[in-house]
Amino acid sequence: MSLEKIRKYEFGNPYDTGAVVCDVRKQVGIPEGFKYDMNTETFTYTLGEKDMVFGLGETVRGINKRGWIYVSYNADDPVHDENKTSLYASQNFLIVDDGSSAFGIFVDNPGSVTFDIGYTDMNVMSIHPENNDTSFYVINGDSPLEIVASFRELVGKSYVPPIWAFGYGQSRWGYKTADDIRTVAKRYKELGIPLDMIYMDIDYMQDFKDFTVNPERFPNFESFVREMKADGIRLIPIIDAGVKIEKGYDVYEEGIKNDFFCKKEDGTPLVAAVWPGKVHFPDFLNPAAAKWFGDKYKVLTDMGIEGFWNDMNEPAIFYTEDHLKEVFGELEIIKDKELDIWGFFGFKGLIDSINNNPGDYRRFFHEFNGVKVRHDKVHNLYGFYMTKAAGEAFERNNRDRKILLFSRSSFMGMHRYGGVWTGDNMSWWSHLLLNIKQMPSLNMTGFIYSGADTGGFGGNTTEDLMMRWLEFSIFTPLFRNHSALGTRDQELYRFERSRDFKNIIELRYALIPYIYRECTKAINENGMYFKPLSFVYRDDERAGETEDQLLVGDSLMIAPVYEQNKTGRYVYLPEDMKLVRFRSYKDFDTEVLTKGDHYVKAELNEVLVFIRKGHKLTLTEPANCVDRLDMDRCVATFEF
Ligand code: MIG
Repeated sequence: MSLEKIRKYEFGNPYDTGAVVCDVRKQVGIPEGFKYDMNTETFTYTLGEKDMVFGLGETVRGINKRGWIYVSYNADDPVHDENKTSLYASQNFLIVDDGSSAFGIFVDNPGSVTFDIGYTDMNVMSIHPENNDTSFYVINGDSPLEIVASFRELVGKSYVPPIWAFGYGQSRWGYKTADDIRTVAKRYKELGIPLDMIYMDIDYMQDFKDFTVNPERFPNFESFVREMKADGIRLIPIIDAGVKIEKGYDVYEEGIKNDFFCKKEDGTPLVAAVWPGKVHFPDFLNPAAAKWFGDKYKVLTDMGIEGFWNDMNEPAIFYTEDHLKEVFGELEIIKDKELDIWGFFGFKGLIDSINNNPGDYRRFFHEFNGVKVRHDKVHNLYGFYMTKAAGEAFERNNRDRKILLFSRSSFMGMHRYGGVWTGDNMSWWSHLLLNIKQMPSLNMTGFIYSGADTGGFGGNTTEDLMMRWLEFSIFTPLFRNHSALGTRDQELYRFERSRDFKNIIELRYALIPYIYRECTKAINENGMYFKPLSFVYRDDERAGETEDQLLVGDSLMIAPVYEQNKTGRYVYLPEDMKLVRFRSYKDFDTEVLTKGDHYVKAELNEVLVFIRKGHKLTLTEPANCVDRLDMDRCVATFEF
């Protein structure tokens, strides 16, 4: 059993977060290899010159996390630039690897944890939980992949999505009516571009109320769901964390009646504002409240819905009633004063502090494992427990079919209930590269069903960015084109080169048997679908430094083009491989390349796939949706 290689250390009174599913015997003392400073409550580890540090799931920067500071504290922040320390997720698992020996650590603490990985001192990794009630695991093993397998045994088997969820999905914040959605389906059909899912963003709801459908804009919703499905398309609605405060709205009324909302110190429910206006937050950490909220998804599954995305569950807060009052109070004081320049910036800072204010996370409480816990101490569990509530409800209520489920916010443990998308990226070339780098880190931590908003969410995409991004995203298990309200339209039929887009999406469908098989393997064997090169080519220093190429399953390496105005790129081959340059699933050329560096041409419409030695790739005939694919058919075989 690989659990034998795991040691557990406890500090203070750790919460049972639900991340871990196995019992590991406790050790006394300090985690091996670490020093612990009682005064600063910080663990430190001296990094060797060759040490690379992998992990932390969804974060900014490289696959090798060395050289930056990361704070696990789930944040609703739509600007994922290099300067950020927190995104929507906290996966506190790391591997330190010098190429020949490695070990892993998992910090099971649901509050803020700071990982300074050679930021303050290039040779020191320090870990500081804000509240040091921590279970600290050290995982030994002969290689990163072995350590990953042990860690994943510790945290339990990853979520298995339905097979159709490997199809292509179109989304956009702004589809308002059934006809808007019909148009998307129709335009895709006209061009013969496969499509499995159309996502429904917040506008399908009545006044942004969870588990409602606006009856004017979506008359006969149930038959609309059926109509779409007859065309091979499933509708995937969004669910937000906040419940609108509105007399007569059943979810609100039931939540109040049963005391299911998060409360303040004084016992009254917290009043925050998000899209619905004023909301209460369900206390997903309270099992009774979680069961109640989870069962609500049935309103939609009863109408034929088979998939959901959970949003705003960090939770994102536009403002709280209390903080807003404080701000107005302070404005009252400075209103008639002559502001000096620092006073002016103080005033501006006050306004900027209104949304996602950290102080607001200290204003409300959960009923967690039978005790009252202030939110900030268990902050990172909120999105996890929302998604767990839904996942457990599907196991109770939807036994006849698998439900697609993924979330924006996450923590270790959530990988058992759903996947993740990486939130509000931008239509930037640098975010295509970030997407490439995030995938293996997410896979390490068991988030196999994951992907980014292809084409970019914020800002305006361009046709070539969309094309290049698709050429990478056809390999990501979650494959969705999504964009923000007010940005340039980016459905594939909005562009000129629709033939090329069709070819790329068809190639995805031809690859689905391979992708599905390799993802299933990663899930069942506690492995990784996307791997950094260095996890396989262990003693190859160049492989360790190559972060813009990935291994996909056991047989393939990819090297996406992620820069504008390029018709090729340099590729590093850690061994001889066979290159397949796809223009479509049936139009390609192949070439054997030797270990080492190569400049490889890739025109805008060409996808580069490298077959590893001793491996094979077979393609099936694409279809307009996954249900119509013949998974056993083989229209092309590539072998090396
Ligand atoms: O405040 O529902 O990340 O995918 O389109 C923005 C609207 C709320 C954030 C999600 C995004 C979604 C958007 N939501």
